[in-house]
Amino acid sequence: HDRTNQLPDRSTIVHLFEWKWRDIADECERFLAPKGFGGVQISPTSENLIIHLPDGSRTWYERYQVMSYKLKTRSGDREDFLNMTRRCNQVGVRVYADVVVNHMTGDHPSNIGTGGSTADFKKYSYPAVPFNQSHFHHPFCIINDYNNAAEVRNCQLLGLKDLNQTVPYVRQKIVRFFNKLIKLGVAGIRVDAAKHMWPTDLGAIYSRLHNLNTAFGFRPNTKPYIYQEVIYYGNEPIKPQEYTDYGDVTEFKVGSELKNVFRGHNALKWLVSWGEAWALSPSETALVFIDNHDTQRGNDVLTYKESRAYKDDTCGNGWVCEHRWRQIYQMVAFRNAVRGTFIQNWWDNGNNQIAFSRGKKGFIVFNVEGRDLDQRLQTGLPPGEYCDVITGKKEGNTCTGTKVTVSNDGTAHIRVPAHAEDMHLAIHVGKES
Ligand code: LM2
Ligand code: CA
Repeated sequence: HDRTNQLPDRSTIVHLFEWKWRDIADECERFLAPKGFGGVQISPTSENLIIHLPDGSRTWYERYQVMSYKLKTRSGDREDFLNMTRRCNQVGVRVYADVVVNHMTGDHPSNIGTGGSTADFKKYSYPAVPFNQSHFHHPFCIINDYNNAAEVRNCQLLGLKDLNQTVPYVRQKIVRFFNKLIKLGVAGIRVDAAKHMWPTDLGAIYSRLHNLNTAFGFRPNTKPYIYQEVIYYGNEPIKPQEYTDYGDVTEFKVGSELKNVFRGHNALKWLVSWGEAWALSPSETALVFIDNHDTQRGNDVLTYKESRAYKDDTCGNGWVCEHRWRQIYQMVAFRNAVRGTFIQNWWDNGNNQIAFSRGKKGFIVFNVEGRDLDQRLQTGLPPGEYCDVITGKKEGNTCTGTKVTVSNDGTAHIRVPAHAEDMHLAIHVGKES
């Protein structure tokens, strides 16, 4: 059983950024569970400061300015939250809560929270918790120098009032908040801004967490899955390894390195050594992702904005739902199908065409060469007719995508044209055509 607390045959968590709890519950039932998603990461659950922009609109980032640990936000209230965890767990989709406990709010002209709480920012007073000035790093400083570990942990991030997690009372409030989420059915926690807190303080907090609530289908004595947001690109004194005794750590270098590869700044063939040889964290302690709500606002990673082609099955109303793209959700199923296997049958053309199998379960090819790929390749798969999950899908008995015939010796004739709608092709057992 793996440490993320997903069902044994599932392995992918989707971040449904800013979604309402009721909508997430619906999505668990109608899409995530049927497609094999293992979990969903949700936006912060705790009451936040209401921030209006000059044009009167609200902004997503108000959710990172905490007013109290009441479960009342634009995503819903406690009842909606419980409805979500009950319905998602019921269909085997786990819920991971983003928690903001490094800081409370910044200074702001208005002081009303989404749950009606108020605060006196000048006095560092948040009566709804309650917190007062003695619970913060005060007098305050602002983080400027990321080469100074103490400054990164004890000063304010973006002017957000910095809680002092070494104070027993503060620890206790955070422990109670986490345990409330556990009681209400979460499977794990994303620790926002973990880099800005002392690892030993976090360790002390995690050690007091309850086991997962068996009423939601978790096995007895199961610990919550903890993944800590530590942004690290290899050149700062604060290292992910300081945190891995206590939980997993986000691996930001994955998105940045893959961007180099797929934008043509590094040949695909080098991916043969992908992993620790690239100075990435070991799989055992890494939470891996391509982009997140922060990095996708910059240009250092690949995002939906440069998807190769128009994608179907998406959402309306300005919402981009990458998890509903055929090329994404069918790779979630691919990942489930190849679980427990290793990379085998590596092939490359010496440059930007590569292929490999995952044991005897799945096979994938990428062509970003600008020239057609037309090759007989060893797929590692049992003989049969397979349906490519990238160019199409299996609908009833028909395959709407490219069909691939694997012969008795495991080889197949593979074609990925230079300027095809998709740069890749993937087949796996369970999706024979
Ligand atoms: C995170 N991880 O460590 C979140 O993933 C990230 O989205 C959060 O920043 C950040 N840490 C704090 O939790 C976002 C957003 C910031 C925004 C903060 C607070 O990226 O731009 O800062 O939330 O809402 C905003 C203003 C900033 C201002 C600050 C305080 O953009 O200019 O700083 O509020 O008022 C004076
Ligand atoms: Ca801090």
